Amino acid sequence: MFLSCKQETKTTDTTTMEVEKPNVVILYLDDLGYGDLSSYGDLSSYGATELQTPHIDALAKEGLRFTNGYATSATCTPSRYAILTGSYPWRNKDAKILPGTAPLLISTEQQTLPKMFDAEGYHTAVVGKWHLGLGTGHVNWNEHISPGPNEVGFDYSHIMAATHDRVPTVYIEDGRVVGLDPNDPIEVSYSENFKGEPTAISNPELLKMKWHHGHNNSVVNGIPRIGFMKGGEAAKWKDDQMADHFLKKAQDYVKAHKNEPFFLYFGLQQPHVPRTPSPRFVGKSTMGPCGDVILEADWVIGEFMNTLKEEGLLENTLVIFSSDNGPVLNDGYYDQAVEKIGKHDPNAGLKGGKYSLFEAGTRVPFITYWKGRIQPKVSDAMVSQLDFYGSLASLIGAENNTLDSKDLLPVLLGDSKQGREALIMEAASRTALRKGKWVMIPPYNGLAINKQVNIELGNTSEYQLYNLFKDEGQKDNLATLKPGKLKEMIEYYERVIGG
Ligand code: NG6
Ligand code: CA
Repeated sequence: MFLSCKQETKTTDTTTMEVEKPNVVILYLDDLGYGDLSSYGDLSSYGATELQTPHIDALAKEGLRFTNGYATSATCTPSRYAILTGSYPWRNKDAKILPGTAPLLISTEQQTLPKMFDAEGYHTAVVGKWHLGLGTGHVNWNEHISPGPNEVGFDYSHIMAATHDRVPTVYIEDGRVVGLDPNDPIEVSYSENFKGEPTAISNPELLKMKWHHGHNNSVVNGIPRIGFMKGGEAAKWKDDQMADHFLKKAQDYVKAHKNEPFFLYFGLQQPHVPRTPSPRFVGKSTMGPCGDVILEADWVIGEFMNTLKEEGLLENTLVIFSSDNGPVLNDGYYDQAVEKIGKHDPNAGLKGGKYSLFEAGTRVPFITYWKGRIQPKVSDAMVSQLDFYGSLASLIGAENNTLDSKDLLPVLLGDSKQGREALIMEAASRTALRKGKWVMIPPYNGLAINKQVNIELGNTSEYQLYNLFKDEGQKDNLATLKPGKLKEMIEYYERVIGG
């Protein structure tokens, strides 16, 4: 069997059997596209020609690299909700991009992935991006903020509340704002500014980064944000130190808990906007900040993996690497992402991107790595982050009592290629079906293209049907040519969505 654990279980015949309790780490990037890694670029004729990501590539090359791995959604909050609950996010109408003041999206009564680990004797932690709401709707940021990650199963949390383009721009550890001066209390609002406080509109001279769309409320560190914030000066994060900050927290966590089984969910902030690499990474790519932060994230992963190695944990830790949704270049700031893209194709030829029902919205880099257990391979099996819950339950001998999560453990470990038969994808509450090689997108009203971000969203007045095996770029709509297949797909889709 695998490297053992420290726990023992009695079997029915009263002999003692060792139960495997490997550590589990989820490394989760924000807006990283299918083509953003050099290890994915070489799978197609596109992608990552402008970026070298050796540390993540090492996971991919020594682990299992999925070519049909999906986030459930084309935006962050719903994808994260699905991982932690094992439920399709479209079942919860509130699972959409949340403001920094949104209440906790996951009910404290709900079964969650960290609760499952907890019940099996694991220590559990979240470090990095949360974006699943906090409190019950009226958070006092100067007191203990609850409920939050600690109330849905995490023993330890060190997070940013929402995104780094949203206020409050402070770290929160176990429900308390880190470094808060009680004489300078924090106030946050998403509806109106606080009297006399500067905004990007009233005080453009404060800006070190310019906004393109949205992002014109409070200004923190010269960066205009979404939402208004007052006070909390001493607690405000330094954007260009965020990568180092979260890395250190994740490393410290591993070192502190190496002698017990642990589950760490590490949400990195790159390459989401605002792209603010540490000075060490400025100019390291040819792509401006957008490329620099991917190189920075790659370095973070390398450092984190070194810690696992130094602590002697590599053979006893399953590492899962993925991204919460597909790529976007201009997501609201002038940061030269479009101008400096060069030959790089973050989509690797897939259509759409972040916010889109087309493939690039949800098909993301997806890697599993476990030294000595997972053999280096490429897998074409269809897998979804929705299935982490069921698969990890199976790994540690826990029950999978979720609505939608499947046990794909053999697939995630490379012992089987039998992935999902079908998957519902979601983008801004619109849904589509992938089943086998086929994708069916129902008709939707709404813009065909989000012009601000320049992404095709997947909305048309007609049904769309694509054969991904022949047409990965979703260029030929076969809905009229294949009425039988279309009907079958619609019926299947309606059964899942309706049920
Ligand atoms: C959008 C923001 C975008 C980004 C996104 C959330 C505007 C105009 N755009 O509303 O910049 O913050 O929300 O991204 O405000 S996600 O990856 O967390 O889902
Ligand atoms: Ca995201």
